Amino acid sequence: MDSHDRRKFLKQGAAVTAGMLAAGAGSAMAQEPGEPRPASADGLSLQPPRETSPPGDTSGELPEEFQAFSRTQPSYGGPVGEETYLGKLVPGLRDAGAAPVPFEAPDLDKIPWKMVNGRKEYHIYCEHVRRELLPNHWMDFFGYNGSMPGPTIEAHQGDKVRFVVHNRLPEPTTIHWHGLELPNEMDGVPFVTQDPIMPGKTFIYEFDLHQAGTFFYHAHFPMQEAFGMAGFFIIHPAVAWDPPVDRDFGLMFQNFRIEWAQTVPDSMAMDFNWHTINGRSGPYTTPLVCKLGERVRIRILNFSPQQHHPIHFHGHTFWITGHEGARIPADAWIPRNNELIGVAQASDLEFIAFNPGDWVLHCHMVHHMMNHMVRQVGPRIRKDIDVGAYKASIENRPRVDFVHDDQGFAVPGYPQKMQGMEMSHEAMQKLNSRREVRGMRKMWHMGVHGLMTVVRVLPDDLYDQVMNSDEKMEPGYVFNELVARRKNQRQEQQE
Ligand SMILES: [Cu+2]
Repeated sequence: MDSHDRRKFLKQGAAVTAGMLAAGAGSAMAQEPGEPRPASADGLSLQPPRETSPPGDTSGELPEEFQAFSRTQPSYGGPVGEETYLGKLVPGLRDAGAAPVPFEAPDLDKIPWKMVNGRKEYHIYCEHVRRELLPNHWMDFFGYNGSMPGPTIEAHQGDKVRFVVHNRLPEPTTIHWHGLELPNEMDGVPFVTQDPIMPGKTFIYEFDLHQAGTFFYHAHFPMQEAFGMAGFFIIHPAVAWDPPVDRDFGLMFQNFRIEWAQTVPDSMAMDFNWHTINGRSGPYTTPLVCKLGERVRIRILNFSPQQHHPIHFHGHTFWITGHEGARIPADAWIPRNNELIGVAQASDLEFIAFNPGDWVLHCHMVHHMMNHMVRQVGPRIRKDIDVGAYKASIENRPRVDFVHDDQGFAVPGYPQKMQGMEMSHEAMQKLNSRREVRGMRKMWHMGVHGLMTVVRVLPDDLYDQVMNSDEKMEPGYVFNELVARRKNQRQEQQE
């Protein structure tokens, strides 16, 4: 069977499958994420899926028409406008017609659901939450189900949903379903569309999901939003968008002002010193790990109170394939390496992970690449006095001396410092005992602060060693191995 025939065959196969799925659409929808889904009633999402690899082929080789682009090393593809240009429509490793891959937001759970009277029923608890932003730095927030930000709601286009919202806060609240086209009385705006849910009370939201995309839910009391009351609401299409991705990650960016001796955010502040991705600050945000050659989607949501984030990704060019409103038609996708995401906006990035290594993904605002910053107070302009000693005796704190003998201190107040970033042995254990950071360079955490995280692109064997094996791995093993392999490759090419 030549390539053209194979493609046709696969398209026909997909159409048959879609028909079968549509026939089952009336039955109870109790599938787990990742299982085949029935079509939505209007059938809108059933475009014929693109061919990826022949069924059962795990070689990772691209179909002929995509071979202008390499999945395993930097390449341009092209020319401009072609499907292969910068890997734009190059498929990943999953089969055609696949169900959407489950969404994964590192460091965040998903809200479980069960079918009750024909609806997916989720229980949401609005409550005080303590969150460890960095190892041993516990802060107080408002959140959902023990988490700040809240755990993810994952659903599918066509689902009928019910949210039972329990208010365990000391004050009234509501939940707004951001971006959803739903009945007015379900919109969650206090006084305008419903009475506030009083402390100790429960409210039930019910509606049907006809959309698909990256949405979110949040309290509709501004101060509660500033305290962290928000979460992802991911609605998958019935059949994976074309071309299907192998990974579907989510990162929520937030800013808080927390004074140095406080654990509660100042919701009035306009100047922020704690920066979190999925409720943790770099380097505690867990890296995204994927396999070389996969097609990867990262959905980035900016839920900061005031500030926009220019999100930069190293070593790859990505395509903007969706915003918080909906999926963007492929003709309008834009290639970028830095995407500015405004407050309450989301961007979906897609790329082929063709470049092996540990690549940072971060907000490019310098204040957001630091954390827990302090100004001209405290010990950072005082030689030999650490933060602990300063805090221990506020009354006897040393006099501010704006001029030091050292050359580095010649400028008053310079350098500023990330307060409390000295990591204890225990904190280092928490950082480095995570599977996802195995084999990274020994001091990697010194280069990842605030709104920074790492995307690890690993060849199959290294991926297995990092993610699936418990054998001991020295710091730097993966990085060194990749450098050595590139060197060998270059030598082989020269010979
Ligand atoms: Cu930023």
